[in-house]
Amino acid sequence: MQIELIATASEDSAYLPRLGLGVLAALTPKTDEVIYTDDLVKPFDIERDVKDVDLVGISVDSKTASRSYAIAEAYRKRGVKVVLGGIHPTALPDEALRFADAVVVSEAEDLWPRVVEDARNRRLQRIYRGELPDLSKPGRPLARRDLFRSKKYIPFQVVQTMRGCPYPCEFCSVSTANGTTMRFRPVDDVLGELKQLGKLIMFADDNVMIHRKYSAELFTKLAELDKHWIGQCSLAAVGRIENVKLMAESGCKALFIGFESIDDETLAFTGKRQNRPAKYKDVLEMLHEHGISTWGSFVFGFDTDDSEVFDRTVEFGVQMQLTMALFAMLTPYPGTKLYKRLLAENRLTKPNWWLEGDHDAGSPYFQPKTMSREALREGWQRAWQRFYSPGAIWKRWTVRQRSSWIQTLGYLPLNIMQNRLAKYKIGRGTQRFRSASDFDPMSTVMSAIAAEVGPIAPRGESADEPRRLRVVGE
Ligand code: B12
Ligand code: SF4
Repeated sequence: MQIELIATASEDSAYLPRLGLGVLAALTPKTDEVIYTDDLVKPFDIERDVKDVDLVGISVDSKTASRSYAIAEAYRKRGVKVVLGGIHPTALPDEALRFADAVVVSEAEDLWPRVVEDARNRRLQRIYRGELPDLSKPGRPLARRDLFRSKKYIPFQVVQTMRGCPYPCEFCSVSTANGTTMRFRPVDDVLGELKQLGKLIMFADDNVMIHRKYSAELFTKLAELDKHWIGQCSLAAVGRIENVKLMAESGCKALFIGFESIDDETLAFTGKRQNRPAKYKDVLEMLHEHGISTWGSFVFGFDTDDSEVFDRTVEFGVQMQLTMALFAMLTPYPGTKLYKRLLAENRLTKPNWWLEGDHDAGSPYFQPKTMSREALREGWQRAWQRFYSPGAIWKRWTVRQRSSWIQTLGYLPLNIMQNRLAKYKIGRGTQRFRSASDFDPMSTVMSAIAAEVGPIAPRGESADEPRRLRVVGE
């Protein structure tokens, strides 16, 4: 069979390959041909790019749901079978079934081979459901990376070591989709995979230090591989100097940290009690001293947020000299405790917001408690614009010489890119912001990085042009 795996894109997508689809490709029998299509690399043209394949699998999260459904419908109209999977169909299988022949609920390691066989034998079922896979089984097939050939990809290879999170954060989809029990891949399997990859690694884990013993073993062995890596980490874990040292020695260059809020009351309210604002400053200084750049993630719109929260948060980020920050409006993702509560309180203004074409334009999709929706939106825009104003970029930069090459080489291009994002996409709602931009900071950063760390990852020819199989109807 010819099986096309499609990564659909939204305004928030980044130039990174979709690891989940690489995993599916690895689980597909070698006798079948897999075609990988990335809607960000080359926007999928519904009129031209529908192909005459035997099966299509689309990876869907809530931000890409409407786009995925449109592409799914185009294939089905031409008689091609479509399977949807990923975090969004897992939360809302009945909705996804309206646009697909089959839906895979949950993680697909143990289900995908059955889906392929059923499609081959023309007996595809509507729903495939199963237990969460046991990741500790050694020797599971590694994601196929030969499919990820675009030169537009940021040259960090995405690797995942574990799934599941025991924390109860109200707004987060992870425990709903991946369970509350942590499931780890064997350390040796992860190291084996890392050895085959280039120098630059991005861990897709929600928290690279969620389990001290596992991480200690992994990072101690990783140090020998001389990689440079970035990842996400909880504040609880980086509060301990021994953890920071371990990460730095293993090649950590930047951490994306979910602060969410700088207020204790808000953190307690939303279930993120492990974050302690009183300790933020010490933790950040410790990271910077160890050459680890910090990218902060903040959310506005919690019930306990007041109208001052925007400026206060920006001020904090500037003072702490964060390399970058991401500000989000609280978003009720389907299946989360937050979604259920706001629905019960009759505060959702658009319960199926993910079916909208432009998510940012209409958000927030709920009635905040202490301010109007407009005030939340304006505060969010102001935060982006202030944090990425030339003055703030300058203040955050000046005393950061101890940090890594990500800081020295990447800081300015990345912040200029974010400055434009704040101005055009956040401020004016410009769509397809990335493709519309005439300045390409990413290639500037990438050339600089390549010069610093040497060859990055072996890559084949560029696959940016969509593949022209016999197009149905031609
Ligand atoms: C890495 C990551 C990113 C990377 C994405 C890199 C990339 N191109 O993949 C970056 C940083 C760019 C990113 C961005 C965003 N992300 Co993100 N991200 C993650 C993270 C941490 C890991 C995803 C991952 O790679 N998993 C590893 C692979 C192997 O697992 P998987 O993708 O889930 O695939 C498995 C199954 O889902 C299933 N499956 C997946 N696709 C398909 C398709 C078919 C056909 C089948 C059968 C099965 C199947 O099988 C796979 C194997 O089991 C998840 C959290 C998480 N734990 O999942 C959040 C997560 C997916 N992100 C989230 C969010 C909110 C965002 C942003 C909106 C953030 C923002 N404000 O900008 C953007 C949106 C991006 C977009 N798509 O538009 C939410 C999504 C919630 C939701 N309901 O949609 C998550 C769950 C985090 C959270 N805390 O809630 N993200
Ligand atoms: S926000 Fe982070 S800590 Fe909280 S449940 Fe989600 S993954 Fe876990």
